[in-house]
Amino acid sequence: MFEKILIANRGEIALRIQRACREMGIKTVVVHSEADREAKYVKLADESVCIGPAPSGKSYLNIPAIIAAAEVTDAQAIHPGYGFLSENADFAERVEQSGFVFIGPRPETIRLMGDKVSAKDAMLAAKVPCVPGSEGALPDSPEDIVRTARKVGYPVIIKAAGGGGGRGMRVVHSEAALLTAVSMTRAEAEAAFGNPTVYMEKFLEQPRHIEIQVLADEYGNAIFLGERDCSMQRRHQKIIEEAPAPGITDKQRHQIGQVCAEACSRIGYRGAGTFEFLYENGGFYFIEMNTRVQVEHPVTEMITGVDIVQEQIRIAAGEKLRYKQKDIVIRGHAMECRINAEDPFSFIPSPGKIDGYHPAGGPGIRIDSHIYQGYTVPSHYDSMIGKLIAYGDTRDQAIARMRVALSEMAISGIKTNIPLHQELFMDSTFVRGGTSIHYLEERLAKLKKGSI
Ligand code: MV4
Repeated sequence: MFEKILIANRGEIALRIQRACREMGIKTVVVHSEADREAKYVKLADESVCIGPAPSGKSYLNIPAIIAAAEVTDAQAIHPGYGFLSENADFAERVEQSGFVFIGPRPETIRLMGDKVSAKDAMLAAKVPCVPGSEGALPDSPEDIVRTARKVGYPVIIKAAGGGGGRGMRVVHSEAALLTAVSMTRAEAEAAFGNPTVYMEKFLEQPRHIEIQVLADEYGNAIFLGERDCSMQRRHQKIIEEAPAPGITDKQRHQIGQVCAEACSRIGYRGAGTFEFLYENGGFYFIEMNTRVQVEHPVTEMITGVDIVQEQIRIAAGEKLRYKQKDIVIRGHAMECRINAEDPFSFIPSPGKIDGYHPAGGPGIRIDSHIYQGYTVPSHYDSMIGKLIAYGDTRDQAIARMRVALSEMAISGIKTNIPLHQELFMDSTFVRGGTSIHYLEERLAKLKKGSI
């Protein structure tokens, strides 16, 4: 096992990784920007290195500075967390070339999944069900594009190979709009990602976003840890996640989970990963694979008892997977609210000093957050300041516990989205379960109009 790991991230996930390391007896080095110098997790780490000024381009994305920090502190491995460099294949490659272990998949795997066309090709070859669409990239020939769209059937969606997470896509409802939409998406993709490659899919109108968590070791062993429903989102930012997904049967879970685990073995996947699916009318359709630990990993930890971050570290250290599929038993239900420093209804960021903090507690409540009374939320980064997770034997119990926890949670000095979560946990449609990816935005639009 490693003696020392460098954490190349900030905020709640830097603390989460640090806790995993400490439990495993591993020393930690935290790199931080000038804006995060006073963060408590920085002080709690065995060592810390300032890698640059507040803007992330000069600090958390500064590859040479991070590698230099690993060198001067004698760290053996680097955990990238989520966001920042976590899915940057060049970073993973440079970490390995510098003699450190990258806690994540091989650089080639990250690159394969980063290109959404090659990712989909690999998944089709591994028999993962995908959204019907073009075979690989769209050709240049207008006739071929028109023919493909007719075969797929309108509406279609044009997506950039270099996009993902909602960036670089356009829905097309008719042949009249097709070629212009393809040209515009290509031009935007070229400008944004330096890659004009686009592909086409059938546009699913009311899907849910359901993802499968996997773990794979470097010896070809792979397991799935069930699914999460992440449909409650606004502008591609998830705000509530839960596991298991309402209405998914054991049979469906095992069927799609087994397909994902087998795909991992087939592509030589290593580490923790997530297969993102759109779910509509009982079918799963692969869209993307995430090669990092995700924000919402705690809901899976709560229902499986597996510490995903610790398993990432064990896998990176070359250990064989400690679990077989039969060891994974899903028990109970977990829900997660992302707590953001923002106005709950305008979503305008609200950084600043937290002058009062009373966290929730009690049975089944988990808070993953680095905040404390007196902490100043910097304005330079993402507005998420923590996650409130509620576990129960049943979904109803998890919801009841979440309502109590939200009412106990008091954060003053800055605005947070807790009032929005309180509303949603009283919303009968959400409470029933199984809402689509459009539900939150539709509900917010109605709220604004005053019709609810
Ligand atoms: C889609 C889709 C409908 N049909 N693909 C958006 C993020 C990116 N990961 C893929 N996305 C979508 N792809 C087809 N063929 C709808 C979305 C989508 C979406 C997906 C997941 C979560 C939230 C979303 C919000 C809007 C659109």
